[in-house]
Amino acid sequence: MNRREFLASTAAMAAAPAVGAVSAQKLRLAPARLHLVGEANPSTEVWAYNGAVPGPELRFRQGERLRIEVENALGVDSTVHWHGVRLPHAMDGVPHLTQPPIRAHGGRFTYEFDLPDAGTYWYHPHLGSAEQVGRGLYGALIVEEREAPKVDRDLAWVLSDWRLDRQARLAENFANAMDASHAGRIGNTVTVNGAIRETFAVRAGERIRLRLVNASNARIYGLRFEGHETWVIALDGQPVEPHAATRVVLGPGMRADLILDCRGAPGSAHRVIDDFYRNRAYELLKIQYSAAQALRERFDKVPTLPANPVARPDVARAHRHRIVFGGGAMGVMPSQREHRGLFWTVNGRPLAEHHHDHGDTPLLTLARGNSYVLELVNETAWHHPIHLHGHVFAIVSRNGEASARMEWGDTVLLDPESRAEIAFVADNPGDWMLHCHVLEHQASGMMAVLRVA
Ligand SMILES: [Cu+2]
Repeated sequence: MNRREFLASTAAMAAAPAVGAVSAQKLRLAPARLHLVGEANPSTEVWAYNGAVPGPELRFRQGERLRIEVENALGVDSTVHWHGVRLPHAMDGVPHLTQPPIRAHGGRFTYEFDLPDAGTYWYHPHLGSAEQVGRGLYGALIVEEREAPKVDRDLAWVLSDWRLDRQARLAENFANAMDASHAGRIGNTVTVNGAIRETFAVRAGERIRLRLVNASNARIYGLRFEGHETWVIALDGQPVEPHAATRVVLGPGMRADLILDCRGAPGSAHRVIDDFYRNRAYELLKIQYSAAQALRERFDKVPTLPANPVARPDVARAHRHRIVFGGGAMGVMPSQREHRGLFWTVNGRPLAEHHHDHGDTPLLTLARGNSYVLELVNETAWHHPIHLHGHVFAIVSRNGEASARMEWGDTVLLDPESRAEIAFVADNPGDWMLHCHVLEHQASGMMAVLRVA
């Protein structure tokens, strides 16, 4: 089955508006059956937060305190990780490192922490992630600026992909050796907010703040909005100098906030193309203009978002470390006699998710309050979105070339055989994961612990 076949048999659907803001702060994990590929096609058994994929869109205001009670009604243990949020270590949701797992069959845990930064974040399990995220456990966490820029609509597209058979059943071979040692589990069906979409309905003259979240296990997106200028105003939730992008590239875990000014004519339609993978371009959906006359003829200047209170690293005086990512197919993999099922290494060593005491052996210990530059070196033939917990970093350079503009993030996409330097102040005490967000890579060795003490 491919996406086209489903599209051919599915009546045109308007992209659903984002799930409304949730004030009742409970998340319940349980299996659910959802129509990912249209009401006319079989439904899919998924794992969901509050019965929906993506889970409820959580919206807060910058500076507010998040408090969410989690109940795990699945048959497996889980946790919730709040991707990109600078929070206290005990709330980070990494099993055995920051908390015990939330037990299967009714375990509970309450997450409670302040939200220091505005931006687009997301939540997902950090236990058995390749399977749990792959089955549908994720949702957007949006922290609005105290004074948000004026737009007509502010909404998220949570992008994910699925490996489905012709009856729309999920392939159950999560984290298999083939996926784990290559590009990860890339699905055959791409959904926007939990369903295949034919169109996204807009009105001429609208200004939309579009928050893109890549919740896929492994798929990288390269989105082109035909007929539109897309302005990037934030990456990984952190404001960036507004700039026009002809193609928005998002690795797993990454986010981008766009300003989409609807300058098309009433009644017109424009494709959004994902052409990240060579020769595998497809149409994600069409931006469909209603017949209504334009809301406005002229648009205000694209807004610059206020900076978040992230400490600025002193790059010139920073302590420097080199972290080398190795292994994978066509690379030097760990010995399968010693490290069965582990295909990737960080500084020569694989780390297994089930290695419960990995916090005892941090890759690096960083002195609290100091600035660090980490040179991240990808010696493999594969892409790796490298994610650091508990901190936000500046991307200083790529392949030895200084970044064109100040760019902050929590995840940096490393191309095959490439490197990047990230800089940050180690100001959040605790043991923090540094790992690849291709979840099959994470599960098969590509993670490490950085200690801030
Ligand atoms: Cu990877």
